[in-house]
Amino acid sequence: MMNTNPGPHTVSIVVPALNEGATIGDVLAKCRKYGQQIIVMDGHSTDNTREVAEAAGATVVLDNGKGKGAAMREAVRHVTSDIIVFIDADGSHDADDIPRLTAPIISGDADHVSGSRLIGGSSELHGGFDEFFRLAGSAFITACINYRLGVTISESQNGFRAILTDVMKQLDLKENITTIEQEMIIKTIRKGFRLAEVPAHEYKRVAGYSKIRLKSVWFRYGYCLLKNLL
Ligand SMILES: Nc1nc2c(ncn2[C@@H]2O[C@H](COP(=O)(O)OP(=O)(O)O)[C@@H](O)[C@H]2O)c(=O)[nH]1
Ligand SMILES: [Mg+2]
Repeated sequence: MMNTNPGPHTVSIVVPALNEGATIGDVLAKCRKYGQQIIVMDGHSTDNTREVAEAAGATVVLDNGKGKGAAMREAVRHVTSDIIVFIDADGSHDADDIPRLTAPIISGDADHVSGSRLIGGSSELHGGFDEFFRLAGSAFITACINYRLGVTISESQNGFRAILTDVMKQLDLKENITTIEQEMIIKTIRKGFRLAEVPAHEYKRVAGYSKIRLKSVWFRYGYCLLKNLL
């Protein structure tokens, strides 16, 4: 269903978090003014993530242990607003960018808006070999999507996005891990929904470490791409 209703919208902010106790408090505090509901999807954290999230007044839901993608899909069942914003708990995204993400949806110009760190800049995507492979892999995937679907998006991997709840439900998402980001982008385009991008700077995570292990997930990225693009 296209977003033809320009009337008042509400926003649910979904924050996937796995051992992000050091940063999630600040993230949630900053999110508060941008949403009516805040849901933290806890990936069975062994630190104080859950306590900090509860103290901040968020609804905390334990994910099913299958990964960030599964957690995002599960979150939809708890959402009460017509717009969902997904934002990471590690401080990589600036909650003050949320209005920029939701604006094209509120104005009725888009159904799904992805924050782009390729046009917004990234302090995390450059430097070592791990970063090189992530940047190269992500650029390759984006090029495949652009070539196959005839679009010109700048990136396909950012976890910072806003989407109409109705559209999220219609995407029929299957991915359990972070491959859900590219799956969301591809299915939005393929199902005829309107995708937009806005610049969003990606900051370096302040504490802890990335949960993505390239060596164990690269194959799934390729498989997910082929499965959804062919
Ligand atoms: N609920 C849940 N959150 C997760 C899981 N894995 C990662 N996250 C969260 O998803 C966000 C992005 O993960 P991160 O490791 O920073 O990935 P990167 O930014 O691509 O390096 C962070 O807020 C993580 O805490 C998971 O299995 N379950
Ligand atoms: Mg991160």
